[in-house]
Amino acid sequence: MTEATDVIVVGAGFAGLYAVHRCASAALSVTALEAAPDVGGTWYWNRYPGARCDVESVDYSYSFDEALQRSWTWIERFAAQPEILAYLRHVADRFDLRRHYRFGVDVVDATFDRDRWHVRTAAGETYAAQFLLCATGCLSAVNRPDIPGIDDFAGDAYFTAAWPREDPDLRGKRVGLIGTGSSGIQAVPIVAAQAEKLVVFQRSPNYTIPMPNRPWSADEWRQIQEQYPDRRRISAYAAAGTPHGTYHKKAVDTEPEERAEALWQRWREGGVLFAKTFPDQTNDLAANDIAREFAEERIREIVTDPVVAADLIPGDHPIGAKRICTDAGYYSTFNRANVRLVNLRREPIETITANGIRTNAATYPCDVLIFATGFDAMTGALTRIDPIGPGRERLRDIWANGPLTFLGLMVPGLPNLFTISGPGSPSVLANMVLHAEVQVDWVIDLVLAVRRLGVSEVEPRRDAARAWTYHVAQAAEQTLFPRAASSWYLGSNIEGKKRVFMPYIGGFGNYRRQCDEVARRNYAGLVLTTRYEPQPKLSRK
Ligand code: N01
Repeated sequence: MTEATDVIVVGAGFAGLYAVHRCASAALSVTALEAAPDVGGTWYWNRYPGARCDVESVDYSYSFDEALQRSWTWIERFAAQPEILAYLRHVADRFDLRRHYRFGVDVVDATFDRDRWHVRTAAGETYAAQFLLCATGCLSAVNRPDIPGIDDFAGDAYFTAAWPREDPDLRGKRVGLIGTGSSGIQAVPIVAAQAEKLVVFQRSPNYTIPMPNRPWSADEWRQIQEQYPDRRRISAYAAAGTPHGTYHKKAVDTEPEERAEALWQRWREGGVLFAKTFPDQTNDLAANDIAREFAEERIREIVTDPVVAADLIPGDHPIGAKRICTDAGYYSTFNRANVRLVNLRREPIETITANGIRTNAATYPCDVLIFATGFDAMTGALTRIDPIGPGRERLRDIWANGPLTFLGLMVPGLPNLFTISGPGSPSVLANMVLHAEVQVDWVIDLVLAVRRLGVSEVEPRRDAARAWTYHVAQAAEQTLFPRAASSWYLGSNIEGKKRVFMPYIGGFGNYRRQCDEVARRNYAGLVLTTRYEPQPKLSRK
């Protein structure tokens, strides 16, 4: 057992690094644990070919420190994984954050005993702290598909979410790629250009919008610098934490020609904003149909084989109700002679063999398999740790019928535990970086309030958590999102997981106001108490 600290932070992504910085700045002693050998979080692991963020670089970066903002020049409009990882390393260096971390440490369980959390690692070490801040990421628990024969494959197999540090050489190889979400869709054009042959195994098609990436010009960069304060001010309470809005009129109230012009403009600007071209697009099926049909026309224009085009068009969800993807030449890749699309709805995989993949219709020999099969999103990284509270309640049991949270940040029965970007918060529907700042600031302010009051524990009341969780569900019901046949937002990509729309869709700014309000009302909804006489004083490292 090492010395106890005030706080344990798990994770070294955007949220974890900021949490460690805030703890250190507030003179809270902190132990930070990270499974990877260095900082980066999702951007450490997801280094597959084509990995790139779908939020503009100038927004997808910390806003808390003006000097940090000025110290970094983003090269591209949509930053690729190496640039984001370099940025996070820069932040870790600048604020000397690595000294708080133990890297290569996999947290496997956590138990609250008396007045502190005891965290155990895969190597059997234990750490203790009064507060446990899980910044474990929404998309970090990798989904290994349960496909028969998966262990029999004799070639090289890679997961996009755990890509090797040294890029594998795919030249001259026959590659099979399973999974056509954001990761698979980004990887496909690059793999196709390298491999001798690429077979894409698609169970569900997704909508993807071309992302016309480019380096920022000197003029653009100057303008961004000038406008940064405004940009940040608008983003701080915006619906998605970025300065972008929707068209000024509803789709259903706009004439067809004007509608088409608005859609073309968004299509050319590229990226995820297409999913919110019109203000009614995410909650009115008639409006959604207009955008969906526009996107489907583009697919039919780009893909030369009409059968392949039809297979690439999803028929099972309103556009944007599943996370919309962004790409660099995905659809046109299927016009290449060395690329083949296999529709698993028509010919399901029977087994993976030593030499490739066998469906019920054909055998596809492969030298390499790439799994872009996603994550046990939002809850997986937390339930794999499965924290146990003082009443012996476990997180997995508390969440058996779907995540029960207060503000997506705290769980009844698990005092002093914080779930940054957890289910019940806007997280994946917002700019994750600003979202991490808001949540971490709220948590550290609460920790300091607990200290000031001289109590040892803080926990949400069950009725307050139920009310928040109900509010999260009600917000989702007013949209088209729960209508997707399957999506990781709903947890339905994971066998046995309760189908619940997990993120809070009420808007980032609105969420932030509610967090502010809880704090302003002396943390209404929380119980601050001392259950046991404190153990010997926690250290101040
Ligand atoms: O994961 P996914 P992802 N047999 O779950 C398929 C963020 N992200 O890593 O839909 C065959 O979307 C599965 O099929 P189905 C972003 O938020 C962002 O691609 O379950 N197929 C699906 O096609 C994104 O949404 C960026 O039927 C199987 C695919 O695998 C999130 O991460 C880039 C299967 C998984 O798609 C997750 O994206 C990358 C099986 N047994 C990721 N099991 C950007 O910022 C699963 N699949 C741009």
